[in-house]
Amino acid sequence: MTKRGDFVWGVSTAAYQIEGAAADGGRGPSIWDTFSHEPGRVLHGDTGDVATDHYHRLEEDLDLLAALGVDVYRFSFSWSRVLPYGRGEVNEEGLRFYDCLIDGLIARGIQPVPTLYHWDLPQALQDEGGWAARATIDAFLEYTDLMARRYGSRVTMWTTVNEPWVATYLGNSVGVHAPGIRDHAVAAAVHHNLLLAHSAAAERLRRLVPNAFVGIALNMSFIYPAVDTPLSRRAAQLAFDQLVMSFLEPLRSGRYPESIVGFSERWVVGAGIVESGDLEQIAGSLDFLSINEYHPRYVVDPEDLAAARLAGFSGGSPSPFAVGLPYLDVEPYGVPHSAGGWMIVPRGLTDLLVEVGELVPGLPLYISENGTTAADYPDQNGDVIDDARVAYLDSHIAAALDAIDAGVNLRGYFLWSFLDNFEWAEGYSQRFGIVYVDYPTRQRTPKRSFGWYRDRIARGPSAALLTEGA
Ligand code: IFM
Repeated sequence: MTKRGDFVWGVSTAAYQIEGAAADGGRGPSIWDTFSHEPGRVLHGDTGDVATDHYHRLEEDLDLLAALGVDVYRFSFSWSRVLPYGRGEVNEEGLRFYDCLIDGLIARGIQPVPTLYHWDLPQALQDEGGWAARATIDAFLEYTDLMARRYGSRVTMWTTVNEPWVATYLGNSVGVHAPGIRDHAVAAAVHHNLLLAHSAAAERLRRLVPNAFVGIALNMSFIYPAVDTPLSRRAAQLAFDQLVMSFLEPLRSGRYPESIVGFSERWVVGAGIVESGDLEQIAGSLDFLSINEYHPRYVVDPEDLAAARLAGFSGGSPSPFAVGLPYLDVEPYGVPHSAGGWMIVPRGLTDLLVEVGELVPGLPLYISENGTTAADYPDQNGDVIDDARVAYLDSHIAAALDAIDAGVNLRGYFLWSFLDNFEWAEGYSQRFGIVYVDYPTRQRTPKRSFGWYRDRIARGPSAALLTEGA
């Protein structure tokens, strides 16, 4: 069992959401540059062209991280900043930016925890078929190799891919994220190829990086059956299989869940996609598992919808993500919501961690993202009093620590997010940061939650565990 003292505290960000400098320093375009510039794709036509301008404000942001007192900082590399065309020509200026970031963190006593892929595929690779093409895996390996050789002596803990479910289905099936494709067959290939890319990169990192500690970050929710019937329990399992096990099962056992493969031809990750040897390569490729959690879900079988309504649940229209699977998402009446409309149910985090802990016994787990939007604005004194965020963080950190008490091997908590940032299709309308960013000036103002988190970190002992398990 993990002692509370063996726990690292951090914050998370991602390159396209904060860096800006989209056309500076030799960076090439990614699919998010293309997508965000297409009319109607992103709320208010927002783009990541400037974002928080982190690229030009690195020292200021490093000093803020130091003032926060985090042990670890999770960020992502922009692939097209270092390889503008995805492969081939290397952009030394881009590599130098990440040298400054990594060295600046280490100089301040903060461990860098990079993610290789947080959704910003170089556009040049999308033009050749994107993640649906296996050749993109070779390009990812070339990129991984470059980063491992450059930073491997300074970076131990690596995340390969962030939220492959979102990249696959929001990007290629529902089309509300880049590259904006709506094709289930493409999504099935992307699903499998992202797992293959993860496992190939993990193998390469272990070869090149001393004490490499490699994982993937999956977005997850605990899924409750809204009513306790066999049909709705099955619906909850199907929804969990679709969201979590369709990635976690191959990673832990080298199989796709039976419930998903072949349930609907639109969800087949099988014929024509999986090649001999793939699943063996994917299995067992994790040193740790990172979990991005914001809220749980409640589902019912369509047959149970009337019973769920009587039991105090609202909603129940088919989710665009269900594609053929028989479940409906509902919500308990009266459940609190964030400013962005997500349910606030801290117990969902404990239940999820316990469930995942049982699925991958002994594997170190990290919460790589957890946080909330709030209606943040500076008051007449210029202060941002985000008490709703403080309450969310307090209850969710307590819920995470409850899971440790229940025996879960949880090693760390990364808050999403350090800075307000570009929230993908929602543009700048959703603020997740504990540092307020005034977008016209890019001026930073730590919110009340920043001071609260700094004190919370200072209160608990924390030790760097990052090389353990390697
Ligand atoms: O902003 C995103 C992040 O990029 C991935 N996980 C969820 C966050 C909030 O939606």
